[in-house]
Amino acid sequence: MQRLNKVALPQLAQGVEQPDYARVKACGIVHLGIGAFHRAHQAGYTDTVMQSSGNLWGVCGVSLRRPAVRDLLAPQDYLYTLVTKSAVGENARIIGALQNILVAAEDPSMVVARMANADCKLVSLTITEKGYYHDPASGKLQRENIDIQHDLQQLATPKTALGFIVAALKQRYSEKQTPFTVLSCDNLPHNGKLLRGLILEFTNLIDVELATWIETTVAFPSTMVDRIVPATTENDIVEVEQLIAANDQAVVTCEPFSQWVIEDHFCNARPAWELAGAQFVKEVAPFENMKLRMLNGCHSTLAYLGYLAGYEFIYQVMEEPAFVSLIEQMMMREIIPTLEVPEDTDLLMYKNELIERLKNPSIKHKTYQVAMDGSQKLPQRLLNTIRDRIATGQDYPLLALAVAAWMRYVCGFDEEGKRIFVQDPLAERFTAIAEKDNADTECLVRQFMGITEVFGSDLAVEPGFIDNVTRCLIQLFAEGAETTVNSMVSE
Ligand code: CS2
Repeated sequence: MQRLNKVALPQLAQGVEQPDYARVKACGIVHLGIGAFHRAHQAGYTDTVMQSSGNLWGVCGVSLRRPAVRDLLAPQDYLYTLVTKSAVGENARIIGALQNILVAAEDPSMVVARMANADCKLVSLTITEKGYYHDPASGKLQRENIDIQHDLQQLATPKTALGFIVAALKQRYSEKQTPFTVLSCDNLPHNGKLLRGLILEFTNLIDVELATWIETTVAFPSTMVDRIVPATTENDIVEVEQLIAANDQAVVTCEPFSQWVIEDHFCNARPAWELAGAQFVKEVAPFENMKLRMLNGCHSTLAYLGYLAGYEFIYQVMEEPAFVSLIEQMMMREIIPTLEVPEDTDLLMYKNELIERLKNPSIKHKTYQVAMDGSQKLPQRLLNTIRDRIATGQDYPLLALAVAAWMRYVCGFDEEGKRIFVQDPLAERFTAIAEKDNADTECLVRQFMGITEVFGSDLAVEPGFIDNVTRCLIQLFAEGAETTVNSMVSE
């Protein structure tokens, strides 16, 4: 079968949407972290804008470490299929927004040069939570981290996204050029503000004058991004051949739903993403909190409890009525009351739609995938909600269960005693705690809560919180996840 590339475009199956603009090399955007999420989300919006307004906004993708995505896409002229899947069917569309991919680890100075070039108006990021090198509870830079230390000392050849941004801005400053906008698209609260704080902290350690320029001229809008995008499987590659009549090794599958809310604050030109449905607003925080606490909070809850109960995929967990009730009750009683309603949004409709999205059986999203990097996710998904509940004197039994499920999971063995390979930057600390304190659950909970990067210094001394989580964890160990969930949801 012919590989998908520009030569194959005219021969694709009928009805497959494809770029009708000339794909000349013009990259207004450099995107750091060219994983499946970016390709299913922002690149799709950019492609729609390019279809309607010409080719001003191509994306130059950057893989920070590994060449795998570049190696799949280069033989395809950076073309790939975006397949949206729902219970009623599938839609395939070829995305042409991506023009090139650079692998930073192979040639860091080339990436800095690309970002420093005046053609680049915008640098966007999907590098996942841990790519920010911050302490998730306080938002402060991990100054002692070995990669950060490297970048502070050798800024011309950086390793981290922070280092690349500062190195490129430094060059633009010295050449008296307009800076690019820095657009974080990761699931972090106040992601733009957080990134700005980290960039300023980093820059102040090496060049105070540059830091002042960044502070006064560079825009870091916050965004809320949403689309469920599971990792691509071999089966997706087989299926897409039937759909498009070409072989696409870099296909991305996702749900039809997509949302992008962006703070309208840029310091250089930007694509008219509103043409593709993005919402530009003054204040992103209410949208962010809704999404992080409802969608991502429920997602992590389903991932830990579902994995422990033996389910491979999120939609399978959602086939169990008790788990559906669990997240529904958690949202209605414990999460929604903490939220400010975002403009033009009905939270009950959002909740109902979310439940349907999570049930989508054609989205094969692994509980294991969502369970990854929990130490970086818990604060914004569960703990900040709990803080708000505590502050207003309200209970949070289901959120406490979710936190206990995370602890149970990161102990590193499942309900049959089989080892779980826990993927998390703090995995070694979890193992040390689990091996030392496994005889006494209360002690185990205190040790986990002593991880201040996750729990801050407030929650670990909150007696009600410790009691609630300990009770749930004891029950999870004694009865397992399925029985515990059944006992905690009401009819
Ligand atoms: C998921 C998210 O993997 C995870 O942690 O919760 O990637 C989720 O699918 C997206 O945020 C949906 O927008």
